[in-house]
Amino acid sequence: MVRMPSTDQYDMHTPALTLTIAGSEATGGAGAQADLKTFQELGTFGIVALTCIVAFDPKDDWNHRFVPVQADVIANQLEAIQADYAGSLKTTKLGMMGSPETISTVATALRNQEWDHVVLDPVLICKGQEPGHALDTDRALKAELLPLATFTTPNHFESEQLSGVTVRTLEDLKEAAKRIHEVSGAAVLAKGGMKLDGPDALDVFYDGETLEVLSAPKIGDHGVSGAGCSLAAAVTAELAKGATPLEAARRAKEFVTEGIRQRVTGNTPFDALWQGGLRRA
Ligand code: PXL
Repeated sequence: MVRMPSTDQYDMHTPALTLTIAGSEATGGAGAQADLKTFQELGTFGIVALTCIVAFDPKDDWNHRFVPVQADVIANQLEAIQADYAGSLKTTKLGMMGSPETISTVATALRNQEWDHVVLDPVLICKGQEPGHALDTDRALKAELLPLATFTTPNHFESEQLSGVTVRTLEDLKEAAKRIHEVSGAAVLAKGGMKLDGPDALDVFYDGETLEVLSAPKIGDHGVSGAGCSLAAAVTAELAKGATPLEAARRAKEFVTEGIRQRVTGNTPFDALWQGGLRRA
């Protein structure tokens, strides 16, 4: 007969809670799927409120087919999550929103409680969305979500949009990070990725006091799907576990670098990051 141990023999350690408010990307490379896998890999309890569903179209050069989740359904998900974990959920990550209406719904729910960390991955334009629509989304994101962020992770394009700086060099990226910090008050991890020349993938961290360039050799010559989502999710997980913003940025860079090294190949023109990269590093 198998005897069950009494409950006091279990390790009752409770993991830190991390919520992602993000879109589904069906192939599992990016979006909420990447966030959840990252949370699990880094030892936090992952929670998702879905904002939209993206399905790439193999008949149309893998362009994005985008369907928003209805505003009341987004509000209901957040109501359930915030009621369930009232008092213990203090860390969230914001990924793809996709529309101004979604941004307002999410901003309203975020204001219902106090947060220790709001990590904004300012996903701006998604291929397959109308540019007019995307411009509205950009404006709403800057007006409603950026002020709530404690940490933000713009890529090259998003850094230019949020700062107004044209980014061609590392010095430009530093200037953009500083300006984004000035307007938001958030810690900024501005990603040069594959967009800056040279052998290394450079990111700039700036929090108003410390400016640090994070560097890792570029791997291959293409961006990898899910790298941005996984980086922001890794920052989120590390912050929830108690890391400082700079420590969180450094660990997230390591996580993503190893994930890119061990990427997963399919038939899309971009590979997907593997969140288990550090297991075999
Ligand atoms: O990588 C940005 C991104 C975020 N969220 C969703 C996406 C994508 C890109 O494909 O589909 C849902």
